[in-house]
Amino acid sequence: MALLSFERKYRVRGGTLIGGDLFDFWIGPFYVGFFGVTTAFFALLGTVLIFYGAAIGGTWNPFLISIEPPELEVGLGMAPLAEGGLWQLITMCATIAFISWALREVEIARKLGMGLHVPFAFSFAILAYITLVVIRPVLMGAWGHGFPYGIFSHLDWVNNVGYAYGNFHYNPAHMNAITFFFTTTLALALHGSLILSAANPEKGETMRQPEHEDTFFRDFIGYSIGPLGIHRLGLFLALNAAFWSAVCIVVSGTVWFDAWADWWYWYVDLPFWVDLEGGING
Ligand code: UQ2
Repeated sequence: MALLSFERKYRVRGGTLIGGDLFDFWIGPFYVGFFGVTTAFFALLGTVLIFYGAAIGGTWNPFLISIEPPELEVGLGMAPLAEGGLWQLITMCATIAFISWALREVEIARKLGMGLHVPFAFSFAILAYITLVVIRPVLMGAWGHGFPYGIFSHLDWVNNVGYAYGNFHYNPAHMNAITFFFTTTLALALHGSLILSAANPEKGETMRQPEHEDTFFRDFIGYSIGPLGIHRLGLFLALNAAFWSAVCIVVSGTVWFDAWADWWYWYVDLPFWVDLEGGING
């Protein structure tokens, strides 16, 4: 279908969550909607504030520009602009812009009579961000626990917070997150390569069908998850990667305060062998 007739068919009114027909139109290829307006407004405002913070920050080296959160002493209060207040405003702008973007996805999906899988998936990314800069700082009692907005500075933050708990790789939720990230890349590599092997033949060769894809994996490992199943698996893996990332950081400093390696003493301390002669306690 040519793009213009395609658009006539699918550019339908309604499905909005708020504002009725008010912003129910397109600008060029883009649907606007109430949440398109709020996304654009808060993304722009946040970006302007970042540039303002960079301008008073003493460097234009893109790697070194950093918008720092308030000092820990500020607690959960508001800070002066140049002392973390910008970070607080930028965090609010980012949060509202991200949530608006998700709600715009909801409106578009509703217009088209589609499932809400895309905004549902995006909400996991939003959750991970909000966990870092809102939920965990609030639980720990200071905005200063949020991460700074800078290329090198946020890497330093991750490094320092990791070592504050000994070796973060012993964090069991972090182990889950990493395993899901790696398995996501495995699934996408399998899926992408399988699809291209069937659907992108050499010049003059004929395209193969989904049955060939199934058969490849049945011949190979005795099992095919199927062309729909692989996408369910991919979504499951990716959502779990984001979810366990949020869990592994939110529990650090709220329910667990020591080195993560020491968490594993629950195993050593099991009643079966805790008092055994020659054991760690005996
Ligand atoms: C598959 C299938 C696809 C695929 C892939 C598989 C026809 C086009 C990649 C194979 C996937 C399997 C067996 C699951 C692997 C499990 C993990 C945890 C990575 O069967 O159906 O659709 O793309």
